[in-house]
Amino acid sequence: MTRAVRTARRAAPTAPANAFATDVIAGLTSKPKHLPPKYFYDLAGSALFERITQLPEYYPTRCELALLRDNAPAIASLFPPGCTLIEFGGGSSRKARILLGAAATIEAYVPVDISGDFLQQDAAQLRRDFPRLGVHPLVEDFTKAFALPGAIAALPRVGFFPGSTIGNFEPHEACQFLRHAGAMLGDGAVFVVGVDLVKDDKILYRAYNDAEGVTAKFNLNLLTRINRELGADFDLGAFEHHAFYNAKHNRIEMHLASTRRQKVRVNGTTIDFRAGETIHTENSYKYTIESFQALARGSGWSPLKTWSDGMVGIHALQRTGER
Ligand code: AVI
Repeated sequence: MTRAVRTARRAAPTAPANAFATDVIAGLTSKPKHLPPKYFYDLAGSALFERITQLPEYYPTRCELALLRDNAPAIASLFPPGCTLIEFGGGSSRKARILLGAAATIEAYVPVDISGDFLQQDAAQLRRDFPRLGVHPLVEDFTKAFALPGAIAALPRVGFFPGSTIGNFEPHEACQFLRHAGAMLGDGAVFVVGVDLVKDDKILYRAYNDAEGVTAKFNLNLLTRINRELGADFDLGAFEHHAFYNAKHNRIEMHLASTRRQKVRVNGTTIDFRAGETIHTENSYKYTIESFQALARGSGWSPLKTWSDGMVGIHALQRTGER
């Protein structure tokens, strides 16, 4: 994956230190400079993301939660009896709980997340709240192949990928991910995917340029992390948060812009910045209902039903297999 997606919302380091160093140096010595967004999510970054989800300007979390609550029985009616709900990136089961509450026939829940601590804490609470549910957390990078627990091998599978995280993949990566999830879930499986919608660009702009500056802190925290973990000497006062809607590509782009000409030492490598030069830190793709359905069709899934409030969409897909 070129611009790897966020793999954990509340993770400590998301990859071994050497992979972090390799990715950072590779990204900062490329033209244009870029960094993989999955590295946003150290402890401080995860806490900042949590604050983002509560900001008045950041509508996706609020809208998706409301849409799930309003339509949970209809969504759950598509699930086969006795199924396992497999959540990709289920660091917190907040959204899955809505489906678990609406579908008494779900027999097991498998949250897959790279952050083990949060998974285990959350699993213990889920077992108390849903005593008949089998809870089998898996500490894995859900973008790669992983083995499912033997206990659920015979059960039909339903996938769940909320939060518009699919928008942080490049479209070809989203397609690869949908194929990989399809191979894991099996023919006939249902997949529920939350996707942010193309909309008025002023609403999009505000969602990534909040008045309190939390998104700016979230973006700049990447440099703090590089300073701490790789002994770099980024001057945080010499970089600015830039986020804007790129209408040609239907995506919000986030960058860190150097306010002056400068040199930064990162892990023994000197990186030169021109004044105004940016590090591209994230893409957040927005889809129309139709463009996401087309992507799903091209990735081995057929759209079953979509719910939308005009801000975000929840797509129920069914695996048709490769044609
Ligand atoms: C996690 N992901 C769906 C968020 C998004 O909106 O693309 C990450 C984020 N970046 C800035 N604000 C939120």
